[in-house]
Amino acid sequence: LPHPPGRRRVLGDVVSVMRAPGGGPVQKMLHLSKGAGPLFELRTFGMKFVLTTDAALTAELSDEGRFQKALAPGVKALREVAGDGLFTAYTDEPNWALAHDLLLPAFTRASMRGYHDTMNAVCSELISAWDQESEPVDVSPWLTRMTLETIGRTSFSTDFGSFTSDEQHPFVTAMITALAGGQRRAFLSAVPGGRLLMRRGRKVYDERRAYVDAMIDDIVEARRASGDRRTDDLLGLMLNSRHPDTGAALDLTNVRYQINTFLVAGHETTSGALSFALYYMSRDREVMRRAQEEADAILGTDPDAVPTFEQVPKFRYIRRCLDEALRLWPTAPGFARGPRHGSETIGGRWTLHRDDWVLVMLTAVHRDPSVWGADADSYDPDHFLPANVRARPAHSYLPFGVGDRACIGRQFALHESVLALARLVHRYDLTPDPSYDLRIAERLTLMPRDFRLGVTRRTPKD
Ligand code: MNH
Repeated sequence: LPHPPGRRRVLGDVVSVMRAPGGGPVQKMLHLSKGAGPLFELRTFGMKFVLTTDAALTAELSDEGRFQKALAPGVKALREVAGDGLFTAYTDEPNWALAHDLLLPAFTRASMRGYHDTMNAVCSELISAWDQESEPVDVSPWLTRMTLETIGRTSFSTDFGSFTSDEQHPFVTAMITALAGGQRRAFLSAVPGGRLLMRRGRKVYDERRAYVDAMIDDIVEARRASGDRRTDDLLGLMLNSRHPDTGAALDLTNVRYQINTFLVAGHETTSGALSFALYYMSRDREVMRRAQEEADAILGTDPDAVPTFEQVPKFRYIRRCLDEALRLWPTAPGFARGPRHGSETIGGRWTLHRDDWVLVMLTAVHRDPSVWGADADSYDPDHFLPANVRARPAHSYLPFGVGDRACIGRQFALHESVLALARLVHRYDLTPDPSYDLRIAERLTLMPRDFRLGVTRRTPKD
């Protein structure tokens, strides 16, 4: 396979990856991949990563008949905490299909209707907090509070108290340390001398892990003790539903894995997506004017108006602003695909064998000039005008993944995000700091760092 230009000796590509500009591996690889495509490999410490930046190869890998989700090393490492939960399960593990079938009812349109008032209530708490702020707000941590509360309250009857405390709930940091710890150890175990370093991180990791486990047990216990056998939210489905064909239920170990999975998957990516959307919208006067015009047209002149369930899909322009933000910075920046049956040849020339996989680098695929043209790198919500969407090849835009293993929470994320964006632009003029250059933190997902906005109440117009 081709390889990006540059030296590579004992450490393989670690040095060139580390030296590349950007705040983390995803941004560094995006930089290195320029001109390296359509398929290339990076090697470090005996590990081989095969990546693609190419929309045509991505479309081919999206063919569910020939390919399926593979667990790249970073995802495999999460299994220590998330086990055979939905995100980290192999598709042929029995708990994947079982959990998928049992939990799907939590993501129907009827279920979204059930969550709508809670989503509005949580957003109102964010707004009450921003109303009191005279200084610019640090956007991402605030939105993370909102999205964590939303998933906690709608799906687990759990209030994290995010708006009543100055600190972020310790669950967030603990969970992220636990997840990142698993990833770090998977990496270190492959590196010379890594085991020594591993032992050092172990204590903090174990403490955080114990805290997270206890918190999860409390969530389960609280529901059990209440005697409430409802099946109209995620936790209820996990505990009380049986498969219609087999009568099978999830075991308690798997329930813990699912709660870990949903609490994290259900808030980090959405918060990042909202932050990137506000970043781009606030810097483009015309985009913001159109978004506010749409919000005013639908919500009217009462600054306290909240959207009804039926109104949310009507914010078409605001939805395009979100789609376009997820194009430039897909907050789940990639996923892996491998052959479903035996060997498969892609691009007419590269053969993938049984256990091979390709990492689809969405950050690059979403900017492939053969699809997005010369302005691939610029933010323009009109990229998502219906006629433009229809004119593009299938599978050129995949922020929620593809196939059976695509994001189960997509509608949840979209409903929550559009609702929140509409209310925020309806209520506030959002003023960026002109000297701020986008900086992106990479934890498990992508998130703007130190991105602040001035928030000034406005008077909505007729
Ligand atoms: Mn989500 C899978 C992106 C919001 C729960 N999610 C995926 C995948 C992508 C993704 C990409 C597929 C990964 C892969 O192929 O390896 N998810 C997002 C983005 C947002 C998002 C960009 C917000 C924006 N996700 C959410 C929300 C929830 C959620 C909200 C829950 C409420 N996601 C999941 C779960 C999976 C998943 C669970 C695994 C599904 C499966 O494999 O069956």
